Amino acid sequence: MGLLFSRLWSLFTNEEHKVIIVGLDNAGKTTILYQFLMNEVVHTSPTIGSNVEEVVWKNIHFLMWDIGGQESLRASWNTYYTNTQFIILVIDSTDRERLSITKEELYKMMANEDLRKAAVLILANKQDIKGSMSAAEISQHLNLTSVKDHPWHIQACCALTGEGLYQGLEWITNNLKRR
Ligand SMILES: Nc1nc2c(ncn2[C@@H]2O[C@H](COP(=O)(O)OP(=O)(O)OP(=O)(O)O)[C@@H](O)[C@H]2O)c(=O)[nH]1
Ligand SMILES: [Mg+2]
Repeated sequence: MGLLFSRLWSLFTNEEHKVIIVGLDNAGKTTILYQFLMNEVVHTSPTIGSNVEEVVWKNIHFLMWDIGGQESLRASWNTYYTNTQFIILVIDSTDRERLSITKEELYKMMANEDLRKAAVLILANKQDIKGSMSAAEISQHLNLTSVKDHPWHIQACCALTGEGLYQGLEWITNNLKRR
C-alpha cells in the first residue's frame, strides 16, 4: 500500500523523471529534444557535452538530458546515468553501416548497474527519408526480443514533422504508471 501510495503521489506531484537521450552523432537527438519542448524544428549543430530541458507532458515532468553522440563523447555518457528512469535511444534509420555500433552501445548501457532499472525507448528516426530501415528491421538487427531485463519499446518517427514522437512519450507515460 505504501509503495502504491508513493507511486500515485509521484504522479500527482511535480516529481521530475530523469530521461537521457542517447544515440550516435547525427541521429536527431537534439532535434527531438526541442520538438518535445517547443513543437518546433530548431537548427542544430553537433552537441558538445549536453543539453538539458524540463519537458512537461500530460502534467508529468521530465528532465531530459540530450547527450552528444560523437565517438569521442560516448565514453562519458556514463557520467549522466545516475537516477535515470528512461533511456531514449535515437537511431538514424538511414545509417545502416553504424547500426552495429549502436547495438554495442545499447547493450553496454543495459549492462551498466546505474541503468539497471531504466526502461528503454528506441526511436527509429528519419522515417521520411526514402530507403530508411523500418522499426521492425532495426528491432531485428538489435535483437530486441532477446532483451528481458529492461522494459523496451521501439517506435518509428520523424523528428522534422514530429510524427511518432508522442506515441513514444505515451509509452513512457504508461510505463511510469505500471511501475
Ligand atoms: N530528414 C530528416 N532529418 C532529420 C530528422 N531528425 C533530425 N534530422 C536532421 O539530422 C541532423 C542532425 O540532427 P541533430 O538533432 O543535431 O543530431 P544529434 O543526434 O543531436 O547529433 P549530435 O549532437 O552530434 O550527437 C540535422 O540536420 C537534423 O535536421 C528526421 O527525422 N528526418
Ligand atoms: Mg545533438
